[in-house]
Amino acid sequence: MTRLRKRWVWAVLIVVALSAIMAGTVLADEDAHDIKVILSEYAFQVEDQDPGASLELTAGQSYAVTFSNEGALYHEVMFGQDLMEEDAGMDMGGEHGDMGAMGGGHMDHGFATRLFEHADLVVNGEMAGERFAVVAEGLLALELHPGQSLTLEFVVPEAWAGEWQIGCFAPILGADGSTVEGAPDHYELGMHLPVVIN
Ligand SMILES: [Cu+2]
Repeated sequence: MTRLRKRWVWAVLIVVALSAIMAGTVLADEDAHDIKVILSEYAFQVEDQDPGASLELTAGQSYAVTFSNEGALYHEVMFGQDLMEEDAGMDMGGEHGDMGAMGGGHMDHGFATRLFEHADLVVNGEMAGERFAVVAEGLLALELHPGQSLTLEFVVPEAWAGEWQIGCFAPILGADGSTVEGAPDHYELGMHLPVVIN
């Protein structure tokens, strides 16, 4: 992950943290449809569906979608459509040495359009044995270490109808934990799944 991406993720986490202060009374919607999505190397799979089968959502319905990292590596979940240009930002670094400082030349990947850009979601999880719920405005990504789970609660507006994807853009890391220049990211290794909203 490049420094730019890291800054974004931190910005999102700070927003989530601020929202948490106001979210003390968030209650689960008992009518929400429960869906579980399992993350592993290198795939998303909707529980009780065939590998590669779409995550299907219907406008007007309320959902509680739990993402569980059952793999051995760190993974992330982004919702969106239209992949960002492979070379986006490539000319910004100036000399090659500057690009190195930006993360070994690893490209910023992700979706050009994000599903939750203007949405308020409730993120439920558990930390140090305590349940928590936070309101996340414009959620960028869920970050899940091995064994972690987070649940997103949201109502699907009509405006979301269309074909989307979930994807993981985590980089492949070398033995020393640094990003490997030119190595594919998890998305390129197949870690994405269609999301169909009707
Ligand atoms: Cu991944």
